Amino acid sequence: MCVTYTGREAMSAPSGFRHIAGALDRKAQENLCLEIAEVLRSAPLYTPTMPRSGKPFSVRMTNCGPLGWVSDKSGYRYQQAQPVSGNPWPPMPEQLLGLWQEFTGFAAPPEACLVNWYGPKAKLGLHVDADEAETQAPVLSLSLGDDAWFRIGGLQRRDPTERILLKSGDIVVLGGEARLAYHGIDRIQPGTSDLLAEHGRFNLTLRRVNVAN
Ligand code: MD6
Ligand code: FE
Repeated sequence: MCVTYTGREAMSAPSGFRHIAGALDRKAQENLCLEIAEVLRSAPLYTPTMPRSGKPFSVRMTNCGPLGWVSDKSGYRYQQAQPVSGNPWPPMPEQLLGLWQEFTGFAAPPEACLVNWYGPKAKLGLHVDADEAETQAPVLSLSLGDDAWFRIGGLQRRDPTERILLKSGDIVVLGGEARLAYHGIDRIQPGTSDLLAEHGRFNLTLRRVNVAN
């Protein structure tokens, strides 16, 4: 495992941004894929829509854990029910709880794991993860499948950004000052990984939502 800080990354990304390249070996990635396949059986991917405009996201989503992040015409929020079926989200795989402990050290467990699926043309605009009451907890994400260009900026949308290639098995942590930094996915590089049966990429984002007591 190695932390890929180039001088440039260390200089411009806010402190608390960590990119842990190769955090999961191939076997751990394969195990996690099986867990995700299980999650998808009870919570299939769906296409969320943007607040107000109702425009569809190019990324397809689902969640596991007690809470799920959803977006529709009325806004962004966390909820216990799946928007399509009304069923609760499936449980969070144990492996994810272990990674949360290992890489964030945050005492309370994550309550939501957002599962994003990117097809060849999908992207995710520059955004801040700001729908959580608990802002002391870092946000941890894990990539599986094709490479993706991740963009990280500062606390203002206009701040300079830089891009980093995320590979299958990489972890990103946004903590400290970087917790509320702008970030997004420019595009994926279809066909760069043979982990998933089809081309594409999963990103799992683990978040503590409610303030732990
Ligand atoms: C993605 N990631 O990698 C999108 N958010 O597909 C995120 O939006 C993200 O990687 C918070 C923390 C880490 C992340
Ligand atoms: Fe995010």
